[in-house]
Amino acid sequence: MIEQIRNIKSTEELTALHSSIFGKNGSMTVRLKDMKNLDNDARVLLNAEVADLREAFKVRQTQLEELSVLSGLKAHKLDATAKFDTARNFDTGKLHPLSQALAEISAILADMGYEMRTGPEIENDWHNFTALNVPPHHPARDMHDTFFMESGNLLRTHTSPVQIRSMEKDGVPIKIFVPGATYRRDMDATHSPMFHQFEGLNIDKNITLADLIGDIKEFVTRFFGREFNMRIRPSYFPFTEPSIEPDIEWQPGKWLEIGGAGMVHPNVLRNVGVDPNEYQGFAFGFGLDRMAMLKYGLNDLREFFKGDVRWLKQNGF
Ligand code: FA5
Repeated sequence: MIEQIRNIKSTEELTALHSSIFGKNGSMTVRLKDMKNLDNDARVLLNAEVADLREAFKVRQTQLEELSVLSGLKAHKLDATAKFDTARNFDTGKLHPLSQALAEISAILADMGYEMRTGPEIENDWHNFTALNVPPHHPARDMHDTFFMESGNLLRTHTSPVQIRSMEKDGVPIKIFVPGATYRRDMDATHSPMFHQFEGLNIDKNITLADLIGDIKEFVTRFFGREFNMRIRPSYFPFTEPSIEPDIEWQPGKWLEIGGAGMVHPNVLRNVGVDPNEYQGFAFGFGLDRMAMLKYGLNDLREFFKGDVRWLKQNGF
């Protein structure tokens, strides 16, 4: 009997055997009921047998409990050599193309000496327009189809307000870039109501238009990994004078505007308490999404924002 107990493999079986011996009509229970009819020696022997059985049950019970804890641990052991994709069907994450483009742009501009700054997406009129030399009722406000809020605030239409915020906070000289989301009432294959820009601002005592063009050229060459023919067209922005729009010859005979730029207007510098006779510099504002489309060969900007995992699998990194 003791041998049988020692060989039992599960607590369920052990419990079953225990009740077949010590249960209501168990073999030992029956014998114990008859104890009064036994002589003294037989009683002593029976008691010893009971004690041995109880001990054997107790020992096996403890052993089985320990075994079950151990096998649980084994089952949940971490196999550091297992490959995730084969062990289970895990999907690996990918970087959204815009995140990838932003990371590349940030690395290049940081390397060119620009420090990164950010600003709020909900802006006030002063930072988004007035301080940038776009007074109320100025026709240039129509160039930005603005989302206004009931409070009078607005969703920033460009990253240029961060020029103002940064100079108000840190003064000049300053050399920064500002990536971020921007908003306009626009919607087609190359315009999205939410898009991204990155701004550059470089103000010091001896900054010229040639520095601006040089930096744009260097940036474009490094971002796209090759040189392009570049065309500098005169343009108009209220916050720069002169203003330019750089185009790159994307394919032979095909020119593409990549953003706006210019020498910061003296009124903008005055609005942040800087003397334009002492300090001057340039600013530029490029469309991040457009540049990512070009670089990665995508043709509809709206795909960036649909959150379609199949598209991301195809175009992510
Ligand atoms: C501006 O927003 C100026 N703040 C740029 C600037 C900064 C000029 C500093 C001078 C000095 P513009 O409206 O042209 O300029 O927009 C700049 C770029 O943002 C465009 O060339 C385009 O690439 C991108 N862009 C504009 N609207 C959208 C849109 N709805 N969807 C996607 N990209 C857009």
